[in-house]
Amino acid sequence: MEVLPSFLKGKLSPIMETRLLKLRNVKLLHFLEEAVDLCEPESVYIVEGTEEDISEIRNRALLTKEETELNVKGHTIHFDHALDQARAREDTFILGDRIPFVNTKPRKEGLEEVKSILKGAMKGRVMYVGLYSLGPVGSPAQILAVQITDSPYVIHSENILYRNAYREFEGDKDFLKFIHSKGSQDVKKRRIVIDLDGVVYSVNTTYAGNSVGLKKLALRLTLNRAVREGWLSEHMAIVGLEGSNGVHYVTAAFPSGSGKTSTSMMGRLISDDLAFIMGIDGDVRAWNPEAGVFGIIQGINSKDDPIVWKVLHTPGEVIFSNVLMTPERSAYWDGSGLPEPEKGINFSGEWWKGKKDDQGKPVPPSHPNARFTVSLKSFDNLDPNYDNPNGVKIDAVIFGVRDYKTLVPIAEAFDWEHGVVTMGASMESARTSAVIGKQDEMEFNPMALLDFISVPLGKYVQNYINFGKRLRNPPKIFGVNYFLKDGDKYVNSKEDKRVWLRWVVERLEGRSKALETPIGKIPLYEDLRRLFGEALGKEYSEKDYEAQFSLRLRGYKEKYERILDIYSKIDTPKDILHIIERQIQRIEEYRKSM
Ligand code: SPV
Ligand code: MN
Repeated sequence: MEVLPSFLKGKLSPIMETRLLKLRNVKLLHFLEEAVDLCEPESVYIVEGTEEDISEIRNRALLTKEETELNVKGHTIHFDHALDQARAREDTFILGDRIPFVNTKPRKEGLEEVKSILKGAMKGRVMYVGLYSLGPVGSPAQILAVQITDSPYVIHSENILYRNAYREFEGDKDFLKFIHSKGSQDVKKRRIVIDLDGVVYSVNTTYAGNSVGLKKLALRLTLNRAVREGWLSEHMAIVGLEGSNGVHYVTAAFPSGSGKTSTSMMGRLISDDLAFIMGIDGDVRAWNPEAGVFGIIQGINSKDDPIVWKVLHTPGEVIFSNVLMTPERSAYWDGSGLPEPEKGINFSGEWWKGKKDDQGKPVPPSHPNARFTVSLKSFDNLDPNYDNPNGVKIDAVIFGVRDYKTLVPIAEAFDWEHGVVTMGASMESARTSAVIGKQDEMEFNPMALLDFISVPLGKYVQNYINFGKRLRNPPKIFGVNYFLKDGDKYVNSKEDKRVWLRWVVERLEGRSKALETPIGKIPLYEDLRRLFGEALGKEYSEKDYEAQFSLRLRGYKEKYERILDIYSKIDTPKDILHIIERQIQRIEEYRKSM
C-alpha cells in the first residue's frame, strides 16, 4: 500500500500520510473512508502518540478553547455544556432487538438518525484518529480501538486515559471503532448509538462518559464479547491489599459515585473503574483496560484523600472538568474543605455566590459530577504490575452499593454462586450525579452495570456463574455498603472502609472469624474491635456493632422479593431464581425463629 486512496487526497500532510501508509492496515483505511465520507473533515490527523504528538494535541485543545490553562503547570480546565454534565442515558441506544433494561433502537432507524446528524459535522475541522490498546500491549487482555473525533479535548483525554498503540495496528488487525463529533453542541440532537458489531457513533456531546469512546461506550462492546467468549468485562476497580502473606488483589464493583475510586486508593492501585477478568490456568487474572483515572472530584479533600489531593496539586498533566475556575485561574470544587470563592467561571458561564438558575435553584460553584482526568502514573500508590501483561491474580471480589436503609457494611458470601447472585446481580443503589436524572432514587443496578449491559441479563449472570465453575479456587465474594444510616446519621465514617478491607484480607488469610446469618457471613464484634483499633486507633463499642450489623430483616426480605420479581419476569435460568428464593426462605425462617 504505497498510494493514498482518493478519499484522503488533500486531507493529509506528508507526515500524516507516511504515518498512515506505514501501517498497511486496510481495515483502518476502510474505517477512515466511512468516517471521512460521513463527516467531511477538512483534514485528518493520525495520532502516533509520540511526546511531540501529545503536546501538539494538548495545544490544539487550548487553541480551540475546549481547554484553558490553569495556574499550575500542566493543569487545564474543560467545560461541558450546562446540560451535558453526565452520561445521557435517554440519548444512548444499542442497535438491534429489544433487551430488557437496555435502551435499544431498531438498527436501520438508529443508524439513519445518527448519520443524518453526523453528516458533514466536521466541515472545516480536523478529524483526529487515535490508535489505542485497551489493556496492556501484548497481554491476553489487549483489545485495539480507534477513536475518530473532531475534538482535541477528547483525544487529549484519551492520550491520558489509554495506551497509545500506533505500532500494534501494523497489518490487518481488528479494532473497536468509535466516531465522535462535538457537532453544534445542541443537546437536543445529542445521540450515542452503539452498533455491537460495528461502529459506535456519538454526537452533540462532549462529556467524556458520552464522547470518550474507549471508556463506557467500549464497555458495552467488551461486555458483549466477554459473555460470548467466557470472560468478564466489568465496572470494577482493581486494588492490591497488603496482608501477612503478601499482597492480595481484589476487584470491586460500585455504581458511579459510591466509593470505587476511594477504595482503589486504600491499597496498591491497578484500576479505579474498569477491569478485564479472565480465567488463566484455573486462576483469576485481571487487567486494567485503562491507563488513567477520570474521577469524581466533589468531596476530594486533603484529610480523607491525601493521594488524590497531591495529584491534583502537583504540576503535571491534569484536565479538570466542570469545576470552578477562580479569577486567579485555580480550580475550586465543593467539598474540598477550602473557603468558597466569591466568583469565577463554571459550567453555567460566569458564576458568583448566590447565582440562581432559570428555576430559581442555586447554582453550585462546581458541578456534582465535575471530574479530573489524570494518568495512573501520577499516583503514589500505583502498583508496578499495572502494566504487566500477565495481569494480577485475584483473590476476592467486592460488590458495593449506596444503600442508606438496609444492607450491612460488609458481609461475605457463602460461595461463588451465592455471591454472584445475591450480592452482585442483586445490587440496588441510590442514583448519583454521574447520570442525568433524579438523584438519590434507589435503582436496580446489577454489578454496577445498569447502563452498560449489552446482553440479556440472565445470560450475563449465567456467564458469571460459569466463569467461577471453571476455576480451581474461586475468589471469595464480599458485599459492602459504605452508606448505611441509622435515622439520618451515617453509621460509619469515611475512613472505616479501611477496616472492612482489613477484614477481607483477614478472611482470605483465615485470621478473622465470621458469623453465619441468613444473608451471608458477617464479622464478629471481637475481630472488629481489634481491627478498628489496629487500623484507625479507634474505640469500637458493642453499640457501634449493633447499629451496623443488626440485620434489618424486613428490608432484606423486601429487597430480595423485588429482585426475584425482576429476574422472574425476564429470561433467567431456574438455578439463578432458586438461589434468590433460598435466600428469602432463610430470612423468613430466621425471622420466625426469633
Ligand atoms: C462513571 O460514571 O461510572 C464513570 C464516568 O466512570 S463515565 O465515563 O461518565 O462513565
Ligand atoms: Mn465508572
